[in-house]
Amino acid sequence: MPLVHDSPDLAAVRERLLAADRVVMTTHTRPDGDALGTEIAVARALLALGKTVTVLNADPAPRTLDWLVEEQPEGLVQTYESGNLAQATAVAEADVLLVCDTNAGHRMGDTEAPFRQAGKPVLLLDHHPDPEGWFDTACVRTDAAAAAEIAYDLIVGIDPELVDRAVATALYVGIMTDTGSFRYGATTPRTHAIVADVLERGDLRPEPIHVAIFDGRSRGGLALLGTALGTIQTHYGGRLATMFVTGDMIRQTGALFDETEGLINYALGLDGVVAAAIFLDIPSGVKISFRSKGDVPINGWANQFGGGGHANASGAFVKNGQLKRTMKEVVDAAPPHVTAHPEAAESGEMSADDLALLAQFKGSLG
Ligand SMILES: [Mn+2]
Repeated sequence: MPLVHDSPDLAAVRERLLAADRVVMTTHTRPDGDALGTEIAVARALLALGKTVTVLNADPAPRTLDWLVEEQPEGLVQTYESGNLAQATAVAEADVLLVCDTNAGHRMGDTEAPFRQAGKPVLLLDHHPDPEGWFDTACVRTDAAAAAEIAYDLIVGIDPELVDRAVATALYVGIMTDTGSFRYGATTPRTHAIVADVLERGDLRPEPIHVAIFDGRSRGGLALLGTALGTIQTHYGGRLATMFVTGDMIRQTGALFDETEGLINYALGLDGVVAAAIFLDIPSGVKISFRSKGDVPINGWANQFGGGGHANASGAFVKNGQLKRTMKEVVDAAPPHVTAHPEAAESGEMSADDLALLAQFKGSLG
């Protein structure tokens, strides 16, 4: 199989999974298409090999991905409940535990404790930078557009025949959603080559999958979009756009909570905007999502607020944060991130325009 991109760390994860009879998997809170797609693809491949597999997530699938979970064998994907005896038994009897699409305990939510306290080897399959050090065997590829790309290499490296319709659907969902339908910067020729192989092996039609995921907005969700568009403001010569959503906006429009997902792309879609941030005001604090276009890394910006993520897509949560103040702090901290890359300034690669812009920002912040 010429497409497989193998590596010693991936081979090590594969060997440990193949040696196991019982595997329990998890991912980050509020699992997205890549989280669920990666889990389900690996789970279905392991099931086909005769293993016992349980997926235990801190949160249920978003409404747009309910169909994917419903297509799985009964009980394969479960929402973790502390005190659920069957789930505790599954973890206690597991030979290995596998964490997908996240690399930090606190992002696992309620599954962190059972996974870390089980005394079992914990494997990691992920594409985020800076994994925590407690995983026993880790395969981390920050150049993968989606964790599902790594799952593809894991599975095809066992046997390409394992990519049946179920596995292919899960892989397609993971890769398609994490690349923003194959448009984000991390998308590579290899991403498309993998997807071509997955579509062919699974005999899949992409269109119904896109309809299921993207064309299911409720009337309330559409009303929320309208209201949220009205909050868009630009800063720093139009390079940064911000928008926000409050609990009142969600209640008044009748939108579902997960319909806040993807709103930020409208702010990023403004001509001239290179980075965008959306602020979600929830009772426990302010959740921030950062997105950027091209060579404008914003994970350092998210780090400043206790978060992190990818160069073009990151997030942070300001606990007990107040919406207005948090927005001001984030906007004030933006200049080094929304101008040219700071290293470019050191190496003299910044254009005269960039330098003038930076000077202007510094003035406006003083
Ligand atoms: Mn991912």
